[in-house]
Amino acid sequence: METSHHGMTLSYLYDRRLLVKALVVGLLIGHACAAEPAPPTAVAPFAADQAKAHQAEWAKHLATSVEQQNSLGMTVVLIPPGEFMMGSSPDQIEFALQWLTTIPRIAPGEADRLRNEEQPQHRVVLTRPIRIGRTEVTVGQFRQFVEATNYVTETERFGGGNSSKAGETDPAKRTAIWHSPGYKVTNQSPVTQITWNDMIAFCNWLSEREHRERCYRQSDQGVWMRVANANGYRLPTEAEWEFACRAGTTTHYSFGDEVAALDDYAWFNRTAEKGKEIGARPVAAKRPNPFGLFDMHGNAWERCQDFHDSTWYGKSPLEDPQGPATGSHRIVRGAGWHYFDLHCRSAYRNNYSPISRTGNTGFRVVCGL
Ligand SMILES: [Ca+2]
Repeated sequence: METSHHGMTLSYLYDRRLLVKALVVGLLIGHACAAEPAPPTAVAPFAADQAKAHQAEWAKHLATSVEQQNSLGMTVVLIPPGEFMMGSSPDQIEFALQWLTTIPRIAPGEADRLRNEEQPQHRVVLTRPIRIGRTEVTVGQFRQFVEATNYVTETERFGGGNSSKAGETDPAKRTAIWHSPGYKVTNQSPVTQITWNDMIAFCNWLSEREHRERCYRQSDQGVWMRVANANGYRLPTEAEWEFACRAGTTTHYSFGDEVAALDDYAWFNRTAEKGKEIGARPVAAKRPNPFGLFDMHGNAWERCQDFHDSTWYGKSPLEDPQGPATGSHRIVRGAGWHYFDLHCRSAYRNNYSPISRTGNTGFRVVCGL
């Protein structure tokens, strides 16, 4: 924009003060109209202080703050656009296979899972800034949803938790629901014992509450479909989750490769099954990752948007991958409180049926800026 004194009357120009004022205003307008170049995207690897610098630069560029509180009192954290290598390198897979031999209870097919799921390691570009929950969604936050809507979870309608049946008949499972998952919880515990659809219902409710666009609509067959580019609440894509978890690191965990240090960052079987107390713990009690996110490793598994396909990494697109178009199971990440250190790795993938619900599976939301 050009602002000059050409259009002004001469009488104005006789007044020096007005002339100075006009020039200052012109400079200010010119400054505001010049497109501020976007900060660099966060291309991994980057160090912890650089992760924070990327967040701060993008917050400044977008005239917002890195952390914001939403209407539920949930803190959502800005994650900058970026690039990273998703999955594990061949050396990391070899290391994990050796590691697996030290674990006493090895699930059948676990070695194949490590070999197949995390390879090939591939570059991913995330083109947009997002916000992601600083913690897993809590019992207290889910309680606000239930109280506002009288929502009855699928778990309750299906006959109870710790199950993947739509018609669970075991009476012992009937009481395993979101506020009594089978261990002691507080409002700060991650909500568990809910299905994928229950999480989607929560996300759509929260979007409406905050006058954001809903991220999911139901198809004619009653299946929840993602609405592209809606700025409301949703589950993270698997790629968004891993980028947010790694926060610039290329190591097993977001703090490095030292397995013993996981005790400081995660509730998993070594830290969460001590003594008589079992179960997920109140969120944000351990150390955060470089982006300021808590419990990305451990506590509750975190459901993602994507369907599961063990060959997906060989065909995933470079930019903003959304996962396979169809599938029977959906991805979960980060491992739950009774899993092993191996499962808490940033690259580890697991998948559950959308209707399964357990006391160690929860979620974390993403929303637009
Ligand atoms: Ca978690």
